[in-house]
Amino acid sequence: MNISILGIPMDLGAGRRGVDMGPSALRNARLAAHLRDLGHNVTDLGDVAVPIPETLDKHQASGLVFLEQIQQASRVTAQRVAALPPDVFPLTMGGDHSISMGTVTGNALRGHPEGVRTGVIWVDAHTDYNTPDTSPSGNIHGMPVAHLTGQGDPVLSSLGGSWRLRPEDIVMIGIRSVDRMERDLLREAGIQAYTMKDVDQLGMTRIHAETMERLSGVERLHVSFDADALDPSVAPGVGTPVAGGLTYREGHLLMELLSESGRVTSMDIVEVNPILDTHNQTAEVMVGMAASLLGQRIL
Ligand code: NNH
Ligand code: MN
Ligand code: MN
Ligand code: MN
Repeated sequence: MNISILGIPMDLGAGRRGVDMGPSALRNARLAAHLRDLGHNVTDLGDVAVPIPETLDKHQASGLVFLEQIQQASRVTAQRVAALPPDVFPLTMGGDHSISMGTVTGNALRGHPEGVRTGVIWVDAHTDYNTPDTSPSGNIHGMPVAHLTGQGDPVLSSLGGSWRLRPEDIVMIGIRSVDRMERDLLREAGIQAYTMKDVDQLGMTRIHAETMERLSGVERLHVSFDADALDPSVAPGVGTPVAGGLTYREGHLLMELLSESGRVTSMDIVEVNPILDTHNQTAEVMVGMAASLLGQRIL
């Protein structure tokens, strides 16, 4: 497979600094070399330019933290991804989870300016379904799914023109932290979310099977993997750790089953924060997750 790696060193959407160094940490963990070892043809496209928060005025007219810069970076990200040939597998690296507004949109628009039906598997401790009105923090990394489905800020919710991500084409896995009003919005939208209780009770094999069934009608399938979906003992280098997350094997099993399905067409790795990490453990774990998604059976 032809894999294109693109970094989006953005931490404007998160509450603390450091995830802008995620792409460097993942490169340092030899992401490209690991994928080449699996037989892929890998090209590193470098990084999208994102401004540094210290150079900006945090408080903008919108009341949302760094809204204008995130709008701009999301537009550029969507354009860069949309311009990739349809036979390439884009592996996009954050940065905070706000990058996925641009990456998911760009993937849906690749080769089709009006956008194609795209499924999203959102692997995360959080549901990222706040709107600017419900967000307790004002941090845009807690809002990408709402914007992808057409809610919230009018610029961020129309990055793909009239294309929208359909709520029935979203499956969330690993959930254990949802804000009060965010929960009401999720229920209203009918988004399928597997909490950690579901992971414990049903197991990853069944969750994967149900996910594939639910997303059987989509043309493209994007995996957005927030490192904080994993348990903090496995992935300590994240800005908003929540106890009781996916084990190392649950994460790998999900990626292995998705790999076997042969249906995934793009992936994000987000929220890796090297400042909060120990010896780049979290980046190394996430490189392993990408390798499982893009690898073959061991035997
Ligand atoms: N729900 C919180 C918020 O909206 C936290 C979001 N943080 C994340 N999301 N890391 O994945 O601010
Ligand atoms: Mn290694
Ligand atoms: Mn997230
Ligand atoms: Mn998260």
